[in-house]
Amino acid sequence: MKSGFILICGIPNAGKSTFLNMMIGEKISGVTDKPQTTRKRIKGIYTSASSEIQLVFIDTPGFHKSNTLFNRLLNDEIFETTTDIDCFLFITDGSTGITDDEKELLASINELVSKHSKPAIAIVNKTDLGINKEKMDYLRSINLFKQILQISCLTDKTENQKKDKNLEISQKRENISRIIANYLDEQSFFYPEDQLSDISEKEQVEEIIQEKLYLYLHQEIPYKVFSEVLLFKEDEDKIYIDANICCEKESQKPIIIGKNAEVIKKVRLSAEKDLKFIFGKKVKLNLFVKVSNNWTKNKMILKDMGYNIRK
Ligand SMILES: Nc1nc2c(ncn2[C@@H]2O[C@H](COP(=O)(O)OP(=O)(O)OP(=O)(O)O)[C@@H](O)[C@H]2O)c(=O)[nH]1
Ligand SMILES: [Mg+2]
Repeated sequence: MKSGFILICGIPNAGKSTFLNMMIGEKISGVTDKPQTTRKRIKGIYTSASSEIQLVFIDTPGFHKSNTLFNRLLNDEIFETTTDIDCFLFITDGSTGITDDEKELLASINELVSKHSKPAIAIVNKTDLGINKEKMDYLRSINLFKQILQISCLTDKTENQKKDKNLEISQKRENISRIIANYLDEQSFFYPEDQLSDISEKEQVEEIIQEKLYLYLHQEIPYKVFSEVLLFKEDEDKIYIDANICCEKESQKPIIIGKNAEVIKKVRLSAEKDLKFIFGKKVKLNLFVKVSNNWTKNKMILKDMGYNIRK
């Protein structure tokens, strides 16, 4: 039996969460085309059908240089504890050139790899959009990676292709997991074989609402909001959820609600649809928009959200 903890890291928008969801086969981590969609470390667990391999993937926020308190906390989330990590998985958009942020992140990974004597693997993603030669050359030149894989995480499929595509994806998962497992030690599994993630139902709901806020709100607004579940109640055929959407200022409320409440309605309907799929039951979601003054700078609120605020 091979198993281990795999830290997924990369700059915003590289496709880290898309990769995690593809490996797990479920939507565990929010995915959008806006940078910094992921705000917290999320674990997704892959167990091979043959019960030989279990990989515990840890999705992290995208790394980028910025000195605001909230951004520093997001960067801290990436390397919160590295002693338990068995393998570093660097994900990058293979179709674009290398950036300074990526070089800085690679230098940090390099340090940790040497410090803990752990392997690092690179996933060059979005090959469907092309491959940037300069980036490939750079990744090879730094001698950090045991292996550099080129993949596309897209799992979109038309109804006709669905069956074949599913087969293709499970094959892809198996290949990737075998490659990673080559660099892991023999050890027994950490989680039951049927467990897919370690986040609570409440956190799962918050993640989906957050994703919809990124999808339907524009410019800076999604970065100024967070969601918190107040109530999660279940009966035989339905789940009832109340959640707050907290923003920083009174003036942001009408933007989140939208003209004729159109925006908030889109967020609600789209979240209800995903949650129905995830929980296998109809979901009735009530959303309330609330002002939480300057939460991105408020240490108490950030602490309540689970961020580790140092003095
Ligand atoms: N064309 C293409 N798009 C992809 C692929 N993988 C991911 N994407 C898209 O890239 C965008 C970013 O994906 P995410 O998974 O949210 O990226 P991330 O690295 O988790 O981003 P942050 O959480 O913001 O750091 C989304 O619009 C995805 O649909 C791929 O293989 N090909
Ligand atoms: Mg993400």
